[in-house]
Amino acid sequence: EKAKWPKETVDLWAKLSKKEANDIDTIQRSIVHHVTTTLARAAYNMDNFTAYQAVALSTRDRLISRWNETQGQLSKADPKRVYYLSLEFLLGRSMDNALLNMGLKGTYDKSIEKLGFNMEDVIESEVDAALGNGGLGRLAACYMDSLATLDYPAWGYGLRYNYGIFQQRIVDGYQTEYPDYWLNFDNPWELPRLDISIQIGFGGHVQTIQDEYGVTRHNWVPAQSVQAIAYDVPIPGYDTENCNNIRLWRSKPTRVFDLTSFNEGNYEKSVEDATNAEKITSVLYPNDNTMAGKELRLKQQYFWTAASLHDIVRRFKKSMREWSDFPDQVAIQLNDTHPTLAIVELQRLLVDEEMLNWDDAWEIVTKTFAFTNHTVLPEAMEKWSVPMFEYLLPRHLQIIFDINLFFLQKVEKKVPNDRGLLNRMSIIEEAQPQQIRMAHLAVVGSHKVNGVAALHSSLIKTTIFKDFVDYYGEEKFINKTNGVTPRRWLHQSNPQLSALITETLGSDKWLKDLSLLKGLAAKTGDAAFRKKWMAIKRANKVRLAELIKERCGVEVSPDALFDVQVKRIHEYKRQFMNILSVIHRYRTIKSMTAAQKASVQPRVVIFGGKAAPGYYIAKLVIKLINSVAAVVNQDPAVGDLLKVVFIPDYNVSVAEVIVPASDISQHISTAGTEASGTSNMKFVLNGGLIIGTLDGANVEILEEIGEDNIFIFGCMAHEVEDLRHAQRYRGVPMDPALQGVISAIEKGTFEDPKIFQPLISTLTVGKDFYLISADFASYITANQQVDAAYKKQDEWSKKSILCTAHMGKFSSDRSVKEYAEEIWNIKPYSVKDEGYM
Ligand code: NBX
Repeated sequence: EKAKWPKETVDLWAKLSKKEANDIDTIQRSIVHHVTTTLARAAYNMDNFTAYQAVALSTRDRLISRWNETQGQLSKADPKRVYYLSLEFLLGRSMDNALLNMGLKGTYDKSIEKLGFNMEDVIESEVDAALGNGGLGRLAACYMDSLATLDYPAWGYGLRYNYGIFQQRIVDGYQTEYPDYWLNFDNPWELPRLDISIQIGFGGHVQTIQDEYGVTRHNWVPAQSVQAIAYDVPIPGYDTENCNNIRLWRSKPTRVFDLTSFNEGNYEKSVEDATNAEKITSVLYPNDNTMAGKELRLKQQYFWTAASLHDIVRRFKKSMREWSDFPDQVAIQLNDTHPTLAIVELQRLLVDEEMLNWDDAWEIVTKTFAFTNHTVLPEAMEKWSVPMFEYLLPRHLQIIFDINLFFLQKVEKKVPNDRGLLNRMSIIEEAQPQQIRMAHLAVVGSHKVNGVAALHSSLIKTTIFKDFVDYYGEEKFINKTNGVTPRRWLHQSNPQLSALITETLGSDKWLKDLSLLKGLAAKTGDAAFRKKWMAIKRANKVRLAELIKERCGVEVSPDALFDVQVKRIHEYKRQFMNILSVIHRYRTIKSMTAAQKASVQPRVVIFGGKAAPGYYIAKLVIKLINSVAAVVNQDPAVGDLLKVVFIPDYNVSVAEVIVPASDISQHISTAGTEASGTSNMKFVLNGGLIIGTLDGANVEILEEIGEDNIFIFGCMAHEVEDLRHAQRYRGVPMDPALQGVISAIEKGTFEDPKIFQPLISTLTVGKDFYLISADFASYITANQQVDAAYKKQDEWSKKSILCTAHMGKFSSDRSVKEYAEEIWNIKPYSVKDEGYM
C-alpha cells in the first residue's frame, strides 16, 4: 500500500509518527490526556489508582513506539531468533520496571509530583502479573529482561491465564486460597491482537491415504476446534531502544464450530462448547514440582505449543527460504517438559502438511529444539496416560510411537540385546495404562539438554538421563547456571544501594556488566562506606518491619537479625526443619537465666510462601509456623529475643521488599534436591548472607564469595543415599535435640498436638526422606555461628559488602549470553533509533 502513496502522504506519515518527546511538559500532557479521555475522569475525582492507570497508559505509549520500531526493523533484517516457550512468566509489576529500563523514571517522578501524586504510592496500585508458580516462572521473566537488554532477537510464548497463582490468606493459621482475578481492571501492559487468531484442533481421527507417488500420508481430522488469540506483552531492555515481545495466547470459541452445533439445532450444546473453549486458558495450575495429570493441563499444553509453532512457522515462511534453513532462522528453548509437544507438532507440520520425508523433518526438528531441566524429583516428572492422550491428540500419539520406534531401533543397533536398557530409555513406560515420558521425548527431540546449576547438571547425567548420556555422549548434556536480572533485583528493588554502588564505582555501567561489582571489595576497609552500607540495610529493614506490622499485626525491631525463608512450601526445601530449629531456639531461651538472656542475639524469623492447594503436608507446615508464632510472639519470657512471622501471599512485589531487608536467608534443601535456587542469588546480591546446604547454586555462590561469607552445613549430595539407607536399615536414632523439640510439640506447647501428628510422622526413623534428623545438629550449630558473627557488626558489614562484590557471575545477562552462544547460535541485533515509527 505504502509504495502506492504519493511522496507527500509518505512524508506526512513520517512527520506525524515522530516519537513523543520525553520532557516533563510533554509527559504531563500525556498523563492528563489519558485521565480526561481514555479514563474519562477529571482532576477532582482522582485517586492513586486513577493516577496509576494514567501513568501506565502514558508509559505504555512509549513502550509501544519502541516495540513497533524493534519489531519493524527485525522483520526487515530477519536475523535468527530464539523463541522461549514457557507455561509461566512471573513478571510481577511492570510500570516501575518499564520506566527504569527506558530511562524515564526520574522524569515521570517529577512530572507526577507536580500533578499532586507520589510515585511510590502510585506504583503500589499496580497488581502483579502472577502467571507463574515460583522459580521456573520468575527465571523466564529474568531471561526476557536480559534478552531485551542484550539486544537479542527473542520472543517468549506463553498462556494468558485469566487467573494467575491463587492469593493466599491465612485463616486460623491455615492457608486458604482465593482466585487471583488480575484482569478485573483492564491490563495496560498487553496489546490485544484480535486479528491474530489461529485454529487449534482436538480429538477426532486420522485418515490414512496413498498420495499420487504411492506414499502413505496421514491427515488428522479433529473433532473440535478452538481459537487462539494473541496478546502481546512488550519487554523493554535496559539502556537500549530494543523492545522484545512475549506473546500470550487466549482461548476463544471458534465461530465455525459454534455454527455447526447451532445449525444442528443444538443451541445449548454450542453454548457449552463455547464455555469449554474459554476454559483452556482460564487458570494457571498451582502445582510446582508435582505432576497432577489433568486432561485440561494437557489441553493447555497442546493449545499453546500448536498456536506458538503455527506463528513461528508462518513468520519463517514469509522469508521464502528452504525448509532446511529453518534451524538457521529459528531456535526454540523448552522451559522444562511442559512445551515438549512442540517437538511432535513441528514434526507433524513438516511431514503431514509440508510433505517433507520423515528423516529430513526429524533432522530439522532436533536441530531446532533445546531443553532445560529444572528438577530431579521423581514426582515432578511429566507423564501422560496413553489412552487420554490418544483421545485428545490421535495423530500426535502415532508420531510419538514412531519417534520412539526409530529411536529404540538405533539404541538396539548400538547396544544389542539389552531389553532392560530399551525399557529404561523408551519414551513409553510399560505401565497400566501406558505412560508417555515427556522428559525422554524432550531429550530425544533436542540437540542440547541443560540443567540449571553445576551440581544439578552433573546429577542429571548420573541419574535420570544416565542412559542417554551413554548413548548420545557427554556433549549433548551441558550446564547453564541460572541468573537473575540486576535491574529488577537490585536497581529497582533497592534504589538506595543501587545509588551508593553507582556513586562508589563512579558509573552505572555495573547494571549491564555485573562483574564490575568486584570494585566494591576494595571498600571493606573504609569505615564511612561500611556505615552507609549498613544504614541502607537498616532502612530496608524498617520498610519490611512496616509491611510485617501491616500484614501480620506483629511489631518487630529493625535492630534484630532478620532471618528469612521465602519460597514455595515443599518438604524438600525443609521449611519444617527451620521451624523445628526455631522451637529449639525458643526452648533454649526459655531455659535461660536473665544474665544468660542478656547475651542472646535477638532474631526475627520471617517465613513466606504458598503451598500447592492439594499438598496436605506442606499446608500443615504453614499451620505449625503460625501456631509457633502465636505462642512465641506473646511470651513475655522471650520478648524481642525471638519473633516469628508468616507473611501471607508471598509474590514478586512482596519479594522486592523482603529481599533487600534480609540479614540472613535460608536455602536449606536436602543436598541434591534443589536444582538451583534463584532467590539465594537475589539475597546475596543485596548484601544478605546465606545459610545453606551444598545444594543447587549455593555451591557456586560459595565458590564466588568464599567460605568466610556463607554458612554451610549438612550432608553432601553424594552422601544422601547412604544416609537414607543407614536410617532405614540400621535404625540410626533420631537426633536428641530434635527429639526434644518433637516432645514439646507432642506435649501441646503449640495448640492441639493431634493436628501436627501427620507432620511429625514424616520424621519417624527410617521414613525421614529429607534427612532432617541427620542434618539437624549441624543446622543448629550453623545458626549459632550466624548469631555470633552478627554480633560483630563491623566484621558482618565487611562480609555483606564482599557478598555483593562477588555476585557478578549470577546476572541473568551471563546466563542468557551462554545460551545464545552455546545453544541458540544467535547474535544481538541493535535497533537503530530513527526517531519515528
Ligand atoms: O526452577 C525451580 C527449581 O525448583 C529451582 O531450584 C530453580 O532455581 C528454578 C529455576 O530453574 N522449579 C520450579 O519452579 N518449578 C515449577 O515451578 C514447576 C511448575 C509446574 C510444574 C512443575 C514445576 N508442573
